[in-house]
This record gives sequence, structure tokens and C-alpha cells, in this order.
Amino acid sequence: MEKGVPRVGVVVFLLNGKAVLLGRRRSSISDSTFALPGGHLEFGESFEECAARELKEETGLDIDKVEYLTVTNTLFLEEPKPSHYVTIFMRAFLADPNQAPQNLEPQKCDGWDWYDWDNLPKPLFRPLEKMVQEGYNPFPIG
Ligand code: 8DG
Ligand code: MG
Ligand code: MG
Repeated sequence: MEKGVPRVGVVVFLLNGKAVLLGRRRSSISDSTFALPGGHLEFGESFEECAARELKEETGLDIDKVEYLTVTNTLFLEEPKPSHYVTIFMRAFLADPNQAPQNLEPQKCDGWDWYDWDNLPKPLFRPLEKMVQEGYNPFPIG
């Protein structure tokens, strides 16, 4: 196997009531699975800055109350080009509750939609699937 270096992903649980924003991926990594918005950390960025930038680029949405939740360490060995990601999971809310998501990178995503946490679509992107199976919940307590 050709070895690259681990890369850093920053992804966002954008919460809206009981729902979370997901989009079906168009990508060499895990094509057609439902994933959170997000992307690669750029040089000099904070996790919060990266989360806000990726959300804006991918969905047009402005986010608020961005905070760190957890991290995963995932090898994608079954992909055509094996990769290794350390992924930072953030939580955020809509800055403007009336703003609707737009599909600004249609080459990378089929479209964004809100899905109830109790009724998530299938198949989920593997790191997310694993978290759900382990009982992870991104919603604030209380
Ligand atoms: P960029 O060029 O905009 O920086 O990157 P991108 O095209 O938006 O990257 P991405 O694949 O959306 O996200 C970067 C990596 O983060 C992805 O290849 C693997 C990792 N990742 C996870 N879980 C999730 C997830 O739920 N959603 C997204 N988008 N990426 C995730 O480990
Ligand atoms: Mg991106
Ligand atoms: Mg992305």
C-alpha cells in the first residue's frame, strides 16, 4: 500500500430542533453515503474557523455557537486511494433559523437536508455510522 500522511478533517453536527444536516456524498471516499458537512483543516485555521468556512462553502449557511465535541481516527483502506483521517467533530446551530441549505458543491454532494436524529438515512458514512452504533448523541443535554 502506498502510504500518505494522516489528514485532518473538520465536520459539523449542525443541529436544528431534533434534526441534523446531512448530504449524500459524491466522492472517491465512500461515494453515496450520507455524511456531515465539513472538509479539510487549512494551514493556520482554528477548528471553529474551519467549520464555519466549510459550512459556508458547501451549504451557504452561517453557523453559530460552534463548539468541539469529539474526535475520530479512521483508516479508509477499502477505498481506491487508501487514506487516514483524524476527524474533529464540532457542533453548531444556525445563525439565522430561517436560512435554508443550498447545494453549492453539486460535484461533491447530491444535496443537503435535515434528518431527524431518530430516523437517520442509510447508508451513513462509516465514521458516523460507527458513532451512531455506539450510542453517540450530539445534542446538548437538557
Ligand atoms: P475540502 O477540499 O473542501 O477541504 O474537502 P472536502 O472535499 O469538503 O472533504 P470531505 O471529504 O468532505 O471531508 C474531509 C474528510 O473528513 C473526509 O474525506 C473524511 C473525513 N470525514 C469523517 N467523517 C466525515 C463526515 O461525516 N463528513 C465529511 N464531510 N467528512 C468526514 O471522518
Ligand atoms: Mg469542503
Ligand atoms: Mg466536504
